[in-house]
This record gives sequence, C-alpha cells and structure tokens, in this order.
Amino acid sequence: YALLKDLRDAVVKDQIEIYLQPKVSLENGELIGFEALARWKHHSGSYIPPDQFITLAESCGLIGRLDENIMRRSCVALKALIEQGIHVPISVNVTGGDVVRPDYFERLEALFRELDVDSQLIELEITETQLIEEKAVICKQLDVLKKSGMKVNIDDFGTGYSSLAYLSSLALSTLKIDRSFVWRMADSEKDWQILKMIIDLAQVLGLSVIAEGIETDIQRQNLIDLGCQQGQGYLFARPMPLEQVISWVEGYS
Ligand code: G
Ligand code: G
Ligand code: NA
Repeated sequence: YALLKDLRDAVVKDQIEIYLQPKVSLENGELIGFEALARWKHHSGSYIPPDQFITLAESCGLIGRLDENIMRRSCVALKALIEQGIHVPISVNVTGGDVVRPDYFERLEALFRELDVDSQLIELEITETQLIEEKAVICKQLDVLKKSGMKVNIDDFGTGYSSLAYLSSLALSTLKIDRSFVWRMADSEKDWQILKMIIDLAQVLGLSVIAEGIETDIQRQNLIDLGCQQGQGYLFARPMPLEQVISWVEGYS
C-alpha cells in the first residue's frame, strides 16, 4: 500500500511538521496557549488530513515514533516562542498507547533535559476514548506526570464513555469539550443543557474547561454564559506554522 510506505518514510525522515493553533480567553481574547497539530505534506504536494495518517500510523506501529517527533518539534517551537517573549504552554496530542509504555515518562524527561525545556510548559492531550483503554496503567502514569508538574488534558470530551467515578480518579487538569457540542448547542434546549452539564461537571471535578471548534461570536458568547472561559477555533485563529504564529501574536494584542 503506497501511502503506508510514504508515511513510514515521512516519519523516519521526520518530515511531518506541526502547526500551532492559539487557545484564548473567551472574555478578552488573551492568548493562553497553543495546541500543536501534526501536518503531513505528501510529496505529491497535497496535505494528507491528520485523521487519515494518524489512524494509519496507529494501525501500523508508527505512532510512537511520530508522536515523539511531534513532541520534539513542539519543544523546539516552545523555545522559539519564549525567545520572542511569548511565554505560554503548548499542548501536544499523544496516543494512549504511548502513555502506557513503562518508559514513557523517562523518555519524555530525557527529551526535556536534552532540549532544556520546562516541563510545565508542555501539556498532553489524550482523547477520552483512549483514556478508557488500559485504565489501571493510565491512572498510574497520569499520577506520575502530575507529580512532575505536567498537565494532562482530556480531549474530545463527551464522545467517549468514561464513568464519573473513573474520571474523578484521574490526575487530569483540563477537560476539552468536543466541538460537536459547541456546534449543536444552538439547535436545541437539550444540547444546550448537555453542554451546561459538561461545564458544571468540570467545575465539580476541579478541572479547567476549554471548548474547541468555536467559529462564531454567538458560540463564544454562549460559552461564556455557560461558565466556560477558554476556547480555540477558527473565530480566533486557524492552526498556523511557527513563523506565522509569531507575526500573528505581534498583530494580535
Ligand atoms: O488538525 P486536525 O484538527 O485535523 O487533527 C485531527 C485530529 O488528529 C485531532 O483531533 C488530533 O487529536 C489528532 N492529531 C493531530 N496531531 C496529532 C499528533 O501529533 N499526534 C496524535 N496522536 N494525534 C494528533
Ligand atoms: O480534537 P483536537 O483538538 O485535537 O482537534 C483539533 C482539530 O480541529 C485540528 O485538526 C484543527 O484543524 C481543527 N479545528 C480547530 N479549530 C476548528 C474550528 O473552529 N472549526 C473546525 N471545523 N475545525 C477546527
Ligand atoms: Na487535541
């Protein structure tokens, strides 16, 4: 299968890049962080969507290496931003399958040491669906990460089936509301109530809460009314390469 061979090549040669998408305060637009998103420009010239190549990388054992490359690039980007006076955390998507590896944390620490990066400025994002697999090991690993000062965010929240008991046992820091709830909240009273419930749940669990996929000012305003203070989405900025991020920040504040 040609695409698989190309992907293996791109991962081994570290050709998959990152784009950064700003996270902002919904009230005042203040920049609060970035999410790093993998971008693969195939040699044919077109970009392959991450949904497609991440799934492929997961199915053929390349995801560990890919996520490691992305983590390294995120650390380098973090340092470049700090040099420009932009001092906010970057969150990096990681696969549950990586995090449960016994040497995961040691490798991460070694990377931070090698690149002289403050681990408090790198956050992890793990999807709710992946947090549900291998519960016991995940739970232990998250404790280790939290003790080291790292923050772990639960991504795409509301699309998985984590029990409240399990959720409250995890050392998480932020709950990221899946975009589907943001997009549907205006459609019906029921969807509005569900969103409200998720935001209240985050508060009860002592987690901060962020909404993704915000595209309109009405969505922004509604989220504020429901008690959500942080967000990301095309309303504020699309994911951008590092150079563009730096000029975006300069023109933004
Ligand atoms: O960039 P886009 O929103 O299309 O990304 C689609 C999905 O791919 C996101 O929901 C995100 O969780 C996942 N993704 C993006 N970059 C990475 C990455 O570096 N590693 C992993 N494991 N997933 C990623
Ligand atoms: O679930 P996760 O946060 O990893 O998803 C990030 C993905 O969502 C990225 O692929 C990014 O390109 C995409 N994205 C970010 N903001 C928006 C938005 O406002 N609208 C849409 N349609 N996609 C978005
Ligand atoms: Na994410």
